Amino acid sequence: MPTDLTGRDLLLATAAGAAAVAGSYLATGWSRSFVVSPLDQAIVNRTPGPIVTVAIETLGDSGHLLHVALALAVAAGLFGALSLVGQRIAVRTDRLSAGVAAAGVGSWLLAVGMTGALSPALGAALPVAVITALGSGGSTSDDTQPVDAARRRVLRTVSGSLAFVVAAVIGREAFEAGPGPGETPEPLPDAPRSEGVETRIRDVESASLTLESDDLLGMVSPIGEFYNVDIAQLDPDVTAAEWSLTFTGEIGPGRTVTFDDLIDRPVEHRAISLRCVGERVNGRKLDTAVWTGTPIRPLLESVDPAGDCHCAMVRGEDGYYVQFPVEVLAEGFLAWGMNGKVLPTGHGHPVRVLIPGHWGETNVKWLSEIELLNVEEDGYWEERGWEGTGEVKTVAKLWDEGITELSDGRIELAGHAYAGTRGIERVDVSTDGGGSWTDAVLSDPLPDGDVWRQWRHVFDPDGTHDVVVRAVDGAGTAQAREQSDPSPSGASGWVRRTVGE
Ligand SMILES: Nc1nc2c(c(=O)[nH]1)N[C@H]1C(S)=C(S)[C@@H](COP(=O)(O)O)O[C@H]1N2
Ligand SMILES: [Mo]
Repeated sequence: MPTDLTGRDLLLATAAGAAAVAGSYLATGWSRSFVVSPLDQAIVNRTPGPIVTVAIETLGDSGHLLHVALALAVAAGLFGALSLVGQRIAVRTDRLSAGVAAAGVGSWLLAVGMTGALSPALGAALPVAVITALGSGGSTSDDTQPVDAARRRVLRTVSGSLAFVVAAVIGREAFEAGPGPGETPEPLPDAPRSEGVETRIRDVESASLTLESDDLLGMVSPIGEFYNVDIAQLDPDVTAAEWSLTFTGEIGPGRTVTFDDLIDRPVEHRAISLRCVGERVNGRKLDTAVWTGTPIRPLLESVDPAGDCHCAMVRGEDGYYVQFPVEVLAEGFLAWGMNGKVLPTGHGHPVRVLIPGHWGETNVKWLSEIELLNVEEDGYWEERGWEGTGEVKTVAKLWDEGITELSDGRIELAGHAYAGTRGIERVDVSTDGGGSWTDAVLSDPLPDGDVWRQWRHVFDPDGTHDVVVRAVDGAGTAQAREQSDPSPSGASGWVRRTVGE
């Protein structure tokens, strides 16, 4: 009786593991019942802060590929191990059915334990049972079986599993083809809840400078180009009907607000910029949209009329949490619309928080709970070493598409500048490495209190130029010259680019 693991056993186990993951994916898609989802969540939650920081700084959004790949491998490993146990039991007891049952039931229990979903767990368990059966069928009577026949059977089973993996993935993708909820922007609920939004968007857009550059963003970032930062790979899937916001903490009985309650409140359309503390100084995690929603202050006043609590822990449906002072939250906005459409899944459907002038991480998406407290606690990112709940730093950007050679040989430099609620008063441009400075032309200021401005400067090049840009905020304070990394409290320094020739 074989006691050592053979390459064949492992091959079969790997095939079973891969097929279990594929079968689960076929049954559930990228949802909470997919066996990879809880593992991914666990990996994200347990990854040490410095590693998350490095991944964000160096890999940006593709950093997600790392933890998803790891979660996939762990899931395949777990189910593969159960198949292996099944194979062993089949050999030891000389009963194939005992081994197959152990592998299948074990896998089902594991999948249920991980996801809490009973029938979708069959998606993972059935492939393990079938592959364990096909692959080890007959191996209980080793001596009567020619080795070649056993090898052929394993190879057939493994190639069959591979085919299943490919078919399951393609099948599920085909099934999901076509827009999921929130992927295609839907129009906002009817007037009065959407009244004036189109005019508002046109007004904000029309503040954009007329540029020679074809590609530079205007004052409003289109939904598809708006940056995205999520702690988890899977966006929560919450419908407006299911959604509610609960106020908890040191406020007595608490209070729950439904989506209908919320959109019955006074509606505003505000142009608001968001910037992530994790971006490089000339990075791309700065965007602006016209958001539709309602101010938070009256809700806070209704749950804590005496203003007893000073700290607000704000939580999202994805397990995200961040804490900052209640006075800061009170200035905030609860948005259910973005650029005239229903808030898309990736930006927090159905309701997100928008906090004027503070770093992106305070703008909780998929909002679920506001806990009012009197003790300071760290949020998700603060536990990982960031200090990103405060006010944004001042920045002027000069992206590639902001540098345009005009037909007369001159060069147009253009970009966006943002200083949160301090506003932008001026953008200085130097074409000689900071020796001399010229005022850039600015887009007209908007009435909105937390929005970027565009800047433009055209010059006649003479060889290569060391271009430097710096913004000056509404209080007259210039963007800090000293360079610092994004971590822990946001990148600083002036943006420098070599232009010309
Ligand atoms: N629930 C939840 N809210 C969240 C996050 C998240 O991962 N989960 N990321 C935060 C960060 S770090 C930023 S910069 C902004 C990004 O918002 P966006 O993806 O809509 O651009 O959302 C914030 N709100
Ligand atoms: Mo962020």
